[in-house]
Amino acid sequence: MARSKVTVVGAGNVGATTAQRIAEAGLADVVLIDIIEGLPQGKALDLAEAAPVVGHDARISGTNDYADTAGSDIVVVTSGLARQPGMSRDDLLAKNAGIVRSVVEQAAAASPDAILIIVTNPLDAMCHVASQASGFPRERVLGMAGILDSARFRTFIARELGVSVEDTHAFVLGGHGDTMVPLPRYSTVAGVPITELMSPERVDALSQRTANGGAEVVALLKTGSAYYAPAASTFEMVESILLDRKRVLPCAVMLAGEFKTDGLFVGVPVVLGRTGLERVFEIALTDAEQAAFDRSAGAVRELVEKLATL
Ligand code: NAI
Ligand code: 2OP
Repeated sequence: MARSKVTVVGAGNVGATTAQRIAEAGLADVVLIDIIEGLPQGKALDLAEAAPVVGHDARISGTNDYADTAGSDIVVVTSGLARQPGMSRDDLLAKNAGIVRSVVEQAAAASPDAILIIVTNPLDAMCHVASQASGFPRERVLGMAGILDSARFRTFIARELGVSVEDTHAFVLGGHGDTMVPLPRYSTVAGVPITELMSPERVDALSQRTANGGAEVVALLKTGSAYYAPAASTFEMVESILLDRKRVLPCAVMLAGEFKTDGLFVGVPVVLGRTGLERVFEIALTDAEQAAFDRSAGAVRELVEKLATL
């Protein structure tokens, strides 16, 4: 059986690291594409030359031509500018909207049946751009952010309680921005909600650190933003789709009435399988949680409205 094919648009930090994870897991052949000549070819060659040592047979190629991406099962979009210190995700809006529109039009034309996974920021707004540029149904346009935000929350919870990250689960919903919604009630260690394991003050502190998680890394790196955890999170989506695992993962999807929201990409738990979004996994929210979710959705709506004026 032929291996699946995944195109990764943008051979920068997130894109190249995602390509490495997919290839080294032997999950799919990978095509790296970037606007810079030589960059995707060089990184692809370097990754291919690691294959004999790592021990996998996935093919990795680099290109500047969308013809080489034809027939992809999944297209991951990481092309765009990354945040610099002092720059908000929203500052990226206009520049990245133009980049995402152009790359999605070309990638969708080459792979009309592909599932799109958008990573470029500001994430939820870029999903709208990708949805319009591709014309794909909502099942095949997904955004990566919730897994990353939840992974950060899981990391902080596990460190606080001195337990394994493996036994620590968390849900962070809403837009990928300062208004994201960590849900402590649904965040657990071995099935026990963290609200029963630490004080409300500590829960709040960890939730705030999570919402600031991207900026915390940017402030340390100074020349770019996080990419190891973002690439691992993107890989988790690719794997659940290609292996039809039906993982329940927080992803940005176009809501159609779920979580009292309509016509907007926002992060919610979804079931991911071979056809992409298989269903939104609705969970009951308290009034306060729903209000926080609505605030976050409102911030996404503002950006989408701004997009229409660009
Ligand atoms: P990077 O700067 O390392 O890589 C971006 C790549 O995109 C560069 O190689 C650049 O040449 C390429 N590019 C620019 N315009 C292009 C075009 N028209 N066609 C093809 N390639 C093009 O940036 P990094 O760190 O990989 O981040 C990429 C994006 O992902 C940023 O917007 C960043 O904010 C976002 N991001 C989103 C996360 C999320 O949770 N959704 C997490 C981490 C990053
Ligand atoms: C992050 O959360 C920059 O959105 C990116 O790390």
